[in-house]
Amino acid sequence: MADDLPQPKQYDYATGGWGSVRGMSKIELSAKAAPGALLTLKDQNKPGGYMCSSCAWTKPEDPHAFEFCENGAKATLWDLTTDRCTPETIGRHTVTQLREMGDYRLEKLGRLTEPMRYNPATDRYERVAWRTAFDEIGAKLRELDPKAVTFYASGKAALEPSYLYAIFARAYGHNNLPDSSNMCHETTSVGLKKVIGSPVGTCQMDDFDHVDVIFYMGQNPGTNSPRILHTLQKAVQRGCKIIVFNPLKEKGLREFVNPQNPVQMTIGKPTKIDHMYCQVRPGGDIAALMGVCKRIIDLDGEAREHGGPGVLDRDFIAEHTAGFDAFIAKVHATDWDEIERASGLTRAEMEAAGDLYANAGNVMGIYGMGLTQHVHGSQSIGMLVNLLLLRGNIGRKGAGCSPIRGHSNVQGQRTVGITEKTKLAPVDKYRELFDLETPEEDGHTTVTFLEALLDGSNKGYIGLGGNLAKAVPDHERVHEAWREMELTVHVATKLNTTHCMPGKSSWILPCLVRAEEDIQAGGSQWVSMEDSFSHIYGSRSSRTPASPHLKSETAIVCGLARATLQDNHPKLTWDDWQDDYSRIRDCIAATYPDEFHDMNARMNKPGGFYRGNAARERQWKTDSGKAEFTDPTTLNACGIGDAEGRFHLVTLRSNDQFNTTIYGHDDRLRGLSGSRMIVLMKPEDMRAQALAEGDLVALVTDAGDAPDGRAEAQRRVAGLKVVPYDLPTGTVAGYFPELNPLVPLWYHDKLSHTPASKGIPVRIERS
Ligand SMILES: Nc1nc2c(c(=O)[nH]1)N[C@H]1C(S)=C(S)[C@@H](COP(=O)(O)OP(=O)(O)OC[C@H]3O[C@@H](n4cnc5c(=O)[nH]c(N)nc54)[C@H](O)[C@@H]3O)O[C@H]1N2
Ligand SMILES: Nc1nc2c(c(=O)[nH]1)N[C@H]1C(S)=C(S)[C@@H](COP(=O)(O)OP(=O)(O)OC[C@H]3O[C@@H](n4cnc5c(=O)[nH]c(N)nc54)[C@H](O)[C@@H]3O)O[C@H]1N2
Ligand SMILES: [Mo]
Repeated sequence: MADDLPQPKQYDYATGGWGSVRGMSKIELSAKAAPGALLTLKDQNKPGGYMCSSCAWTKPEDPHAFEFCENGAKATLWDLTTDRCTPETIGRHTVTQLREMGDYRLEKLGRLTEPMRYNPATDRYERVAWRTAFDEIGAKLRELDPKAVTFYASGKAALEPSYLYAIFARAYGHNNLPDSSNMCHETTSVGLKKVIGSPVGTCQMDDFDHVDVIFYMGQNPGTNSPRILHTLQKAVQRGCKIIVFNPLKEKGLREFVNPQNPVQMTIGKPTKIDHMYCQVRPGGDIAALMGVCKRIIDLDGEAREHGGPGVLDRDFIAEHTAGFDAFIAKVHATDWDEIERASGLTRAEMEAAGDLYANAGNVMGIYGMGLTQHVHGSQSIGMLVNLLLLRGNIGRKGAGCSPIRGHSNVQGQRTVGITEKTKLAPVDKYRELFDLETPEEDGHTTVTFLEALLDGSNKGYIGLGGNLAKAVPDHERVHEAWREMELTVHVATKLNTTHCMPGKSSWILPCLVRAEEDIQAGGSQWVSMEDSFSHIYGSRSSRTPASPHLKSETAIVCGLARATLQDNHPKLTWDDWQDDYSRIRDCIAATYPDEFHDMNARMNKPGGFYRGNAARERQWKTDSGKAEFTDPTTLNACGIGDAEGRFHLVTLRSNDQFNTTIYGHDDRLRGLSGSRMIVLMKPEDMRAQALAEGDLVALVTDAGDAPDGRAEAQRRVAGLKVVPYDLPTGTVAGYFPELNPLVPLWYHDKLSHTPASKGIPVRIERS
């Protein structure tokens, strides 16, 4: 009987509103934010100020009085804590003890203040002078085969240090430049590029003033990019209809109270965001979009039978696309039963979405990790583009495809050369400007780096930010291998678990955060970054750094490069670059003149400068020279199908975390609190498994042997509390990174190697 079922958890208030103000105050207290930290926030994301280190949403030309959100504020207050993690603090514990503490407690130790070197004899990190650290790391790097070393970047470092880091790697001798993007939107960089020729989104802010319908797929703005909600609210108030595809009823996509609007804050009547909410199953987006397309094509057929022009934009299709006939044949050949089964939606829902599309002037597709982190994620992106192409919804005002990027400069790092793919590196310009010959073979993605780690061939690692060992799949195997490396170096702001898995020689190099002043020989420095809309902005702060011993990421990259390369490359002028970053920007402009000309002059204009996008202009840089319809080879993006007793696991971010940085143990917007060791289940599924709320279970990966036939050890996470939640049948959900041990390293997007952190096949056992 339905009323026997446990009540699913939910949050009873809208996103934003007073809840977000309380969320910020709580973090201010728990992070022990420094005096004036709140005041510092007024400069966040403003021309002349510093850019938020949280998400990559655009910084508008005409910012609000407070152009930040609950989570941007949390990120900054977390950075500006008064706690300090000095060599003395760290020295009180062995590294083995620190490793057991977990990231929440490690980050709570506070900001790193001085460089440290690992002493294997005492199993402790100890203070070291910068000069010594650089010289010793340089000497170690020279001993190692460059091809056996990987330089990771985690998407936060600005364009200046990123550009230099990529040059450093190539001058040293490898293209092993994976980035957090390899676990995130690499599916976009490869999959979107394949079909429209652009690896980034085509939309701009003013498109939101003209869009009629948005397909909003697999992205959770309330938690991960709350400033988008202002834009969505405005669009909805203008009459735009948002159709959400998501297995979870995410609060931010249901209703929103603008915390910056005094009237709405007082009256408290929220804006409803979604027009339709399609609770698709994990990976069901390919089928769902197939259903929507099927409806549109049927409507087109009907309209043409009645002598009308039809629903499809045939001129656009003829002039600008390839593969239309094969795609249409596929749509006709796919029946509704299969579509309903694979999507978890009803035919009526998909037809209603198709009707909205067919009747809309301008349509936009917006997406996030719910599409990219699947074994067939590239095909989901291909399907979204198929839908948009049917009515020419790319390359005109109010329409387009908009991936929402994660880290604040992750898109920019790729733009200025941090890429493992040689064809994307500006090798001719490196030769012309710096007499630099670069290695010819492609370097490691995150997945191939980990494979090399596991087979013992990768011996050295430099991390420009990040907590890579925690962010990746298959923790148990990876963590064992990690400590076998000869060299590990971490450029970081706070201590984390990856730092506590030192290689044989290991250093931590502490750096400034975005909200601190960066003073070099040439004075106070600007840096710059690129947002999801391909706009580039300057960023500078006047706040005193957490410790006088900190260096900027740019200075650290220059220091490492100088010590490693010595005088071998006279045109790589590390000292000059470090003294005055405008010289680095001149090099960026010379390397990418079409996009970055006059960078120094243009980056501080309100709204930054736009580096352009060919697909937006309907120039398709694809193999065929056209935008490509693709016909999917599967209807569900999960790599492994259904079976008796098998669930599909979605790993999620809470409202109280930034990736592996855990601010607290609540997830307000989902109505959850107190613990992150939970598994969300549909009440009916709980009953079928004879489970009650609060029962402790283990999740066990149910993926069979590795594709190469190798039998594998069991992947299991125990001690998870069952929580009833509104989910599609056969779906379970829980938190990243706690559940990362369940993801097999080989379970990744076929085209781009992005780990499939959504739709992981698991079984449930009592623990
Ligand atoms: N506060 C905060 N902000 C962040 C981050 C953070 O951790 N905390 N991380 C930053 C980073 S690096 C990134 S990449 C972004 C990530 O931001 P998002 O792209 O929003 O990523 P996720 O939180 O992983 O969740 C994606 C959404 O996809 C849904 N989903 C899961 N599986 C499927 C599926 O098969 N189909 C569909 N349609 N939906 C699905 C989930 O329910 C969830 O709502 O956020 C950035 N901003
Ligand atoms: N299961 C599962 N796994 C996932 C995901 C998922 O959804 N599910 N998401 C994936 C995604 S989208 C991403 S982007 C990755 C994230 O992977 P990473 O980018 O590697 O991880 P973060 O947690 O963002 O890194 C946090 C650390 O960065 C350092 N740091 C913070 N700020 C700065 C700074 O300004 N400079 C420097 N140098 N260091 C800094 C601090 O030491 C902090 O501990 O995880 C991926 N892993
Ligand atoms: Mo990300």
